[in-house]
Amino acid sequence: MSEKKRIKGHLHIRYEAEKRTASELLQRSQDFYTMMDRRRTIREFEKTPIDRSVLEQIIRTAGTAPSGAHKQPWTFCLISDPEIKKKIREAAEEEEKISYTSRMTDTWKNDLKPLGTDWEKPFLEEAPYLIVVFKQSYGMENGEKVQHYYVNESVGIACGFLIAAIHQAGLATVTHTPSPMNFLSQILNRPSHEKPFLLLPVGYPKENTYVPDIERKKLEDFMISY
Ligand code: IYR
Repeated sequence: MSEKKRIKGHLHIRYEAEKRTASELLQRSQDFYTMMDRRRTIREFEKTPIDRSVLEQIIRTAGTAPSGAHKQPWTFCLISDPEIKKKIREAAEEEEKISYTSRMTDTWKNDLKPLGTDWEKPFLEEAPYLIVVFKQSYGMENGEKVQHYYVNESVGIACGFLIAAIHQAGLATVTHTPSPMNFLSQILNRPSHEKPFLLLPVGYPKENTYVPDIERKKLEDFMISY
């Protein structure tokens, strides 16, 4: 049992920090960077099944994200049912077809050309799992509204953790952003205080898949020291 203490009337537990030397800090931060830098957005997946417990563990990791006033304003829908995946694909493609033909600007479509995306989303059926992340504008506890804070920031951070956990496990994903996404609330029967945030297929990357030959910005181009 960790040591407990009341601070300003509220119970706190002692934080057991891992002690690291200066050289361990450098080594660990380099190793983590190398691991994360290998992540790529993948749009083709193997149909190979994956244990649900792996996905549960990944989502558990996403749930360790910090959130405004620790309200944890997120819901993660984990979908493997082929019927539901089919419905999601059909609805997403319907919206995407309109987006690619009339909603997106020419500049936007030009910016996407190197990525080779289009309205067709076969990955929504091929990947063994879909994760649909919902943000909760407010919470509901015993029929009472609960105020949530910094919802976009909180859910965005949790999605970052989720993507890192997917990659670290050895799986792959794409942050698919069909727009508008209301169809996800209907198909998944979510209440009105939950809004769709992100849709991620998860699976093994297809063998012999190719990713765009693009580069990341160099540190000096996105970090300023003061
Ligand atoms: N939502 C569309 C288009 C799209 C938009 C951006 I910004 C991307 O980085 C990639 C795709 C789609 O998912 O295809």
